[in-house]
Amino acid sequence: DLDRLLAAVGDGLVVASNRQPYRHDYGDDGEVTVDRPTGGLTAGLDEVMRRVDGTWIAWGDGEADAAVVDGDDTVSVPPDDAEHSYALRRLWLDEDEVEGYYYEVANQVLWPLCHAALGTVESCGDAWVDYRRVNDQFADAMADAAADADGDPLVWLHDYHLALAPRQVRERTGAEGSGESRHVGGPSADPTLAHTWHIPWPGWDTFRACPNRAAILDGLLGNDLLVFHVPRYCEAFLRSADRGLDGTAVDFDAGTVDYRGRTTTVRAAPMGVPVDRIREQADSAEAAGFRAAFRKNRGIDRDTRLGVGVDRLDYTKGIVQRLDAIERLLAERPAYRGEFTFVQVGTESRSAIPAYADYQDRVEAAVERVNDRFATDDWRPVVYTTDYVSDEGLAGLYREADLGVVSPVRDGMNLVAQEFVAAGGDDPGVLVLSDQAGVHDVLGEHAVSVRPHDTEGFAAALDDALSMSERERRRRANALADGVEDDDLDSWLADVLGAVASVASPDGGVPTR
Ligand code: ADQ
Repeated sequence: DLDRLLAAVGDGLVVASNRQPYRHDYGDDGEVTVDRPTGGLTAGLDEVMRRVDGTWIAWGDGEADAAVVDGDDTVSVPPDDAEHSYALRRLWLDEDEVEGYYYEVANQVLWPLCHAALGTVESCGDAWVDYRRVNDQFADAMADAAADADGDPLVWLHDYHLALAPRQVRERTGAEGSGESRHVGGPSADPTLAHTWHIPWPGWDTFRACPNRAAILDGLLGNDLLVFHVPRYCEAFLRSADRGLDGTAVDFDAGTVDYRGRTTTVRAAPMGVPVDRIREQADSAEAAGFRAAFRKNRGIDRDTRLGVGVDRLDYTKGIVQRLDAIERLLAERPAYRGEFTFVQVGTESRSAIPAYADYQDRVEAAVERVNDRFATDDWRPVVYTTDYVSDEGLAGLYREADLGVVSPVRDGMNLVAQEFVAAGGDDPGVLVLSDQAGVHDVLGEHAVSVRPHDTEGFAAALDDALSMSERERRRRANALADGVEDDDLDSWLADVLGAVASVASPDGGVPTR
């Protein structure tokens, strides 16, 4: 199914995201080093792009002197696989643009707003100019790539960094406002625009605090298709479109918004993970080696039971609440002392933003507090590391763990929960999962659910998970494994491209435009 859909899209696929799939660092001596993608969205989309000859547009965030890369906007990637190459077009942003677009509007307004963290939203007047300007640059590149495409162009935008760009593309392709395209640049000038929003869409009562809410909605309604992870976010978006912008006609049952002569269809497609690849990684000799070495190097006894958490160090991920619950568990159930160790892998993220630097400090302080309170000469309750861990190492840790603990206070989907399930082997662990993550809407029934701020309940859930009968544990793990397998990364891609096809040609089938 995916192959058929990809064949229909063919060379007309243009992907636009803030993050690039390959990062090029240009040394003074002319040497170029290329970093490979790690996990998550970019790796998944990279696999799709290898199967079509399209264009990927992203911020060129490598180490580069403008003089060195001047004129060199587009490179062919992947570097080691010419047979499956596609074009990566980099946008070179200056420091002020990065500050305003990325650090301020994207990550200090839209990110906290969409995660309902209003107290963390910063006011940033001038930064909107940078956000608009960078979106403009993306729109220029998208319109160019669409005009150059051989087939029917499909532009697939990603995330909250690019909220204004869909409208800006319409302005460039002459299809603005009239409801019909004027095709200034030839028959393929008015592309199909699909946009996946990877984070939550908040309730109207939260979204209405957005300083530029009308512009954000107007921008997103330039899309033909807008995709969220779960129906909750679709409903919330439709409500925002209804209340936050004049001139919209919202059909809540059909999931559509008519506005400025165009219909935007709003759909849910929960993102999945590459289950087969993760399983292979967990089965690998490298993973087995990593597990053994990790226990040895971190002083974790062979018989000690393990819990694991893997997160970017982001205040939405609920790491502090998780550590509070572990402390409560050890305080109230002394039998776990010496018998259970929690491993937290934290990846530094957006550290230039004060709220993130503070959060890193709070996580470290919580780790120290729990360890100071309970550690003995030969046992530490929490092992915390910010070291780089390879995909195989991560899969090995997941497989080694008795518990996977995913406890965000708010999360669009969360891929770690699914990776943990996919990596489970013959003796799978228990997934402890926050009901505030999008993935809970899909897998929550078979996980042990927690509400991250309910420390008492969270501690009790950890106890339940650790003392669960083998039969119950296997029953849940099998149901979870079936769920992540059925809705894996390929199935998500097919869902999105299928939705694109039905929007581009409403009678179903492949796009005919
Ligand atoms: P994120 O907030 O980044 O993604 P998540 O879905 O958990 O959150 O994905 C993180 C990815 O990074 C996972 O694939 C994980 O394995 C990887 N990762 C994290 N720490 C790592 C480490 N130390 N070493 C190696 N890999 C590591 C946003 C949204 C989510 C949504 C995704 C996809 O916030 O809600 O699920 O996009 O849509």
